[in-house]
Amino acid sequence: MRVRVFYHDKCFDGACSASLFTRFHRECIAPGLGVPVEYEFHGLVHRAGALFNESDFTGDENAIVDFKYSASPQITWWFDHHQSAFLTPADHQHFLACQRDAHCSRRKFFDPTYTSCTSFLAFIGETQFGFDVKPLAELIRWADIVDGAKYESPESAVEMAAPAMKLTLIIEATQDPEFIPRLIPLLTKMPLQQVLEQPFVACLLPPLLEQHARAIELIRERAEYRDGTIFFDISDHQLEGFNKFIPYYLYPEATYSIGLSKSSFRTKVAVGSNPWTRTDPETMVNLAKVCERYGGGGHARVGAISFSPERSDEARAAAKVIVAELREAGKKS
Ligand SMILES: [Mn+2]
Repeated sequence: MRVRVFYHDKCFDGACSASLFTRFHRECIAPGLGVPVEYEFHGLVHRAGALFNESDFTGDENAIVDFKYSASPQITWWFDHHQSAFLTPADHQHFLACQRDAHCSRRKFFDPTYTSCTSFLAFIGETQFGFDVKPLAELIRWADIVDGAKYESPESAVEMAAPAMKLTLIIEATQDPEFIPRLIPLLTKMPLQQVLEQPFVACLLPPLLEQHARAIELIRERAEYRDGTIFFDISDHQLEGFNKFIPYYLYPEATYSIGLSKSSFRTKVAVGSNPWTRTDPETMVNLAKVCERYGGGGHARVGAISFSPERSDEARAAAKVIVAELREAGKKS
């Protein structure tokens, strides 16, 4: 029989969840089925419009991990921890109805209090199915650190010494649809350092580390720090994504950072705050509200505003106003 595992693509927790689910299914479920089981992997991405192609749900069993709920009758397993797990109220109702069913409630699981889907899956597997998660402690711990951005310090977030950090860099950057499906089975089979040493993985790292080092140098060159706020404009460079902790690595005393950057499809104003700041949280500015004024959004501690590429002047003007506002707040505190 074929089990298809659908997971959050280009995401460390997504890949770890797929791997952990597969090992769980192989050890705790498959032996009871009495037939040989094969596993296949399929990545899912957030996009406008329909998230799922029903025609992809071709397994005898189809599992979704670390991704939104689907009410499709083809989906036989689901695990998620995202606050926004249900696309529609109808999907939520469908899940709640399933929870009242003795069989279904042993197949679909949701808990938004978990930091990673990997640690949630491990908990359910261990407590409800007797799954032995002891050999997977390293994987579970790192899924929580990476998905929850719970790094000890700006150094550990930016210097990326740990194998899990290097794997995250590769997973988030890959454009090869074969890569993550090839990686998934290894994540619960060997230590992360050994996964990283596999030739098909190791060869991808050097160019990404170089790009990361260039981003650090560019931001170092451009960053202006004053009154608790860092501002940098790198919108004259095409930099598709950079590590968002770099500003606080350069200026650990900063409370906020505003970055103006450009990719092929947008000019972005990233408005963030230092996760390691000693500033009193009570006095901090709500960044979601700041971003909402310009049509952006996010959380209280980190937000962003996107402008279409031809509106980069407006992006620059908005960034200027926000920087002035946060520096003013910084002078008072
Ligand atoms: Mn996750």
